Amino acid sequence: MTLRRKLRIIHTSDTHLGDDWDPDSAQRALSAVVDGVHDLRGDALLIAGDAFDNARISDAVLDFFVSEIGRAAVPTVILPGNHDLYDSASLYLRSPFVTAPDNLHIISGTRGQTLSFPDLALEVWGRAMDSHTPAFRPLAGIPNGRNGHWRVAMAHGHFHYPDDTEERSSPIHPHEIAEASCDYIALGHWERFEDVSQNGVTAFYSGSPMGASSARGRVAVNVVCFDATQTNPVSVVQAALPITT
Ligand SMILES: [Mn+2]
Repeated sequence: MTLRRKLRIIHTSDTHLGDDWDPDSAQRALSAVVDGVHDLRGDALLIAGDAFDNARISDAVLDFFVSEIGRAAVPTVILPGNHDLYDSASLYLRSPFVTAPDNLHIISGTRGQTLSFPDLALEVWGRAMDSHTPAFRPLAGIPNGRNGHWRVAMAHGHFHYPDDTEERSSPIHPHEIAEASCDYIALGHWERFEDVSQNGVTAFYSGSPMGASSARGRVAVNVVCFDATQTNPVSVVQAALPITT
């Protein structure tokens, strides 16, 4: 018998709400993702960093975000990234989040934090970014040991392919993925969809909703299916969603 029920998780990142260049399209993209959570029958939504573009954005943008996440209705986990750092001036400390709906969860532990969702037999670990530097390691401190629940890690940073020897901020190295004790790593920071799985540990960038979509008028998200009865218990597909507003 397994504690692990079937799960379907919707993974996105880098929505960059409040982007001065095109604020309306970022909001429409988030709304399309939230609609997609319902249409795809997602059990949870993960936003792997840079939900917001900068810390100067208005409360109206935060209010919009909080309201949309409330509309998603399923547990939603937000990981702060380099554009929406979790530092002393973080936008996540502002008033719209004080009255946020119960389904909105922000990873605030800058040395790592695990959130548990017993109803889903799911644990989500992440490390909130407080500074975007080469010293910040998004996967450092991921716990070992398992309790029979699905475990997902969220990380916002730059994956180093073996030939990428440049020093970058918030680096993620192949061996860190290979050694991670989890079923899936939801990555953010890159605009595009990319599979960077290592040694049987499934790890994907979702890309931003618009950046990952190959079609105009659509956004794309990762749909991550967990099913312990399958030979490959974790599978990932991209789903295209219409922008309707
Ligand atoms: Mn980023």
